[in-house]
Amino acid sequence: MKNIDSHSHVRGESVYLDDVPVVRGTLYACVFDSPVAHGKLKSINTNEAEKSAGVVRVITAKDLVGENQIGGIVPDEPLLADGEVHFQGQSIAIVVAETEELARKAAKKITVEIDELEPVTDPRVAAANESFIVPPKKFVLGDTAAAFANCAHIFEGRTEQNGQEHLYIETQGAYALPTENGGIKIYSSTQGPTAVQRAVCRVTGMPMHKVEVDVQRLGGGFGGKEDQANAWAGICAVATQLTGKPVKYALHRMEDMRMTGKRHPYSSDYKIGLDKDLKIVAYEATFYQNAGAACDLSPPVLERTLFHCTNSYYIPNVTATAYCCRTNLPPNTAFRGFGGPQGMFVIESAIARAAERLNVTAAEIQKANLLVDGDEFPYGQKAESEAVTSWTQADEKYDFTKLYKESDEFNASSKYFKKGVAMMPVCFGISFTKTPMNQARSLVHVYTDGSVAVSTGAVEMGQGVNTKIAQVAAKMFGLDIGEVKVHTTNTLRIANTSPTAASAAADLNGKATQLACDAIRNRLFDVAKDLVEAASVDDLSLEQGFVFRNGEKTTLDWNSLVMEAHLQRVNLSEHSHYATPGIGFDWTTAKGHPFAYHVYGTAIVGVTVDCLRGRYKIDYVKCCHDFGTSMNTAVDLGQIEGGIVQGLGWMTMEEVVYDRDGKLRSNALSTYKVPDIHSVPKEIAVLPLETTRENLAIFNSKAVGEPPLMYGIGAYFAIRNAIKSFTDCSPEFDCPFTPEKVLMNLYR
Ligand code: MTE
Ligand code: LUZ
Ligand code: MOS
Repeated sequence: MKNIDSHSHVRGESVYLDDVPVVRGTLYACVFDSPVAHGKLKSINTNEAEKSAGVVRVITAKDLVGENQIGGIVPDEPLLADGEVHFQGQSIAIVVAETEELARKAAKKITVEIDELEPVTDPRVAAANESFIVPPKKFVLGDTAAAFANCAHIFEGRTEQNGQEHLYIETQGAYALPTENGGIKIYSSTQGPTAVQRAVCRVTGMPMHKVEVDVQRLGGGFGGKEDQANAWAGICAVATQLTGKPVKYALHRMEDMRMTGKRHPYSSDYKIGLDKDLKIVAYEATFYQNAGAACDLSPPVLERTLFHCTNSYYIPNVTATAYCCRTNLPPNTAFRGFGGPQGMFVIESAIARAAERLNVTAAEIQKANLLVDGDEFPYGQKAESEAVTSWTQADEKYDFTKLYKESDEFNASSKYFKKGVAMMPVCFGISFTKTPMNQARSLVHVYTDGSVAVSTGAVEMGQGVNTKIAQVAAKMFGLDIGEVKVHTTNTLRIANTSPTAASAAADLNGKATQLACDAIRNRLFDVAKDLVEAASVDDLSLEQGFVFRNGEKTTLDWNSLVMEAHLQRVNLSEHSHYATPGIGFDWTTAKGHPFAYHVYGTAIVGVTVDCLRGRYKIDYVKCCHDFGTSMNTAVDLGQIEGGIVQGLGWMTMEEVVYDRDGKLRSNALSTYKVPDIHSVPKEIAVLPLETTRENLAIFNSKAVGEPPLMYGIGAYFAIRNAIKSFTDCSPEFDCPFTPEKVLMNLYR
């Protein structure tokens, strides 16, 4: 089963925002953004821009008809800066012109008077100033104070983690068109069509039923378009409202890199206590999240850091505290893993530190503490764990002892190249941690020619969700996947959608599709029962385009059945709703059962470091991964490979650099390095975990979008181990491990 989009992708025929045919009279927007990170905005001079060729209108905060606000969780984010600027790249004015070039040219003619204020870029400085966006969050299990008193070994330290640019191939953008009676239709490159609809309604003052949002597909989102597509749709909508014309804006790469938020950097403290058998008895962690200048999704990201702060380990006594720190950077946002990777890096650092002090491998500590069935997470849910099985099956397949030995032998005979190996277990919870978001809807039409159209709330962004949804409908109706067409994600067909995020889109929208198909199928069986003279509808099934009775093919084919049902005036359409059962979380106690299930896995990562130059190669990432039962191995393997490489990039070469003035220095692809074909691991091996357990995933095929990213974290520790075999040092836990940083550690 391949991806249904592969044919049109390869031929360049797939439609993205910039491929939507442009209507005559369309105008183009361009934003003038703040040149400084913090200051009082005293005046905006738009005179020259307004006189500039082709300019139709220049819009500032005072022109907005609706509310100047796009903050979803906390109302702290104006669409256009008013009175103050809080980060470099913050939108101040919109220029609307006849062409893109003229809009960009005019935007350069805007000037502002700003009284600069001291910018804060460090979350610890923000914390010292008590500049928090929301109150701190805390998870407590057992009693860490009492447990530390009885530990054989205690280690404390600090970790630094940098952000990550999403670098979706398609930049942010939107296209707004006026519709009759004051409505607006928006094409948006968004993971959250409903989020866009809400934001557009807020800034234009329009009711939701007058705003249609349509999404064909995204050239990648990776979390960057869960919330941050809203602004650009809002900008186009406001411009359409004020000019009465269609308005389009697709950001240039450097605008996108400068103006949008990224993965959250964190600074964290840890304290880990072990007994003499290497059991972790107590763990304390404090996380300082660099949220940027506005709330955006920072609180739920911060919460997921806490949810995953013990990764795949059972620790009976845990105190984890997390601070959401406001700084003068672009508001940071969702990014594959959603705070989980940041929590995991800290516990892995704590384990690595304990291992080097105790003169054991980190693997010995990791293995001794893996979750088993019934173990309690710090948030109260009990584990149905595959931590041990994934570790054991990976070991059987890849032979960890042999891989460690190969590396040691190589190092014994090599002076300037050193190998390093690290294990990376992963445990990731599936469900939005905000329970109400775990719902979805699907609209299924069977047409009289037997073809099937499906619409859901899921957005295709390269992850293959449309392929999976088509598979669900095809399987339910016993049809070839070619008989099913998955249509655009559209707020008129599917309302009140959750964003496509949390790796849960295939589960939520797939299950809704399954329910819709099931309802139609039951109605069809009632019709078929008489036609094939079956004793009961329970004897019927749909396979290979035919009705089967007691497992045997009848002469009644799908098309004839559909047409007969239509003639009998049977409804061939269904709109279904799915809500994940059995989940919930209570923040007043910080306990509950937030996740439908967890995805587990164990990876072993091997690297070679060039100890003269500080460069390195990732030799392999070999993992045993818990797919449940994959419904599409090609798509799922693609997700694993992509996730691993994206995780490796975050840990190694991708370095977001803001200077002390809060100005982004790594603002283009010449200064921000992402993994390319030369830097991907030479080998990525994936072993599906053998398990027969039932789960709440669609057709038992577990969510796969985010969890594999975290295997990449192993690369940091593998590089660190390689450095340690070259020189007697203990590198700080400060990612990414760029070649420069590696070199400095090699010769410190
Ligand atoms: N894969 C591709 N090709 N492009 C993307 O933008 N986003 C990731 C992941 N895989 C992404 C991707 C993220 S952040 C999430 S949450 C999931 O896909 C969302 O899709 P799913 O819920 O269908 O897994
Ligand atoms: N988005 C969100 C997410 O709003 N809530 C979540 O729990 C989540 N988890 C992962 C990725 N995106
Ligand atoms: Mo993914 S970070 O949930 O969009």
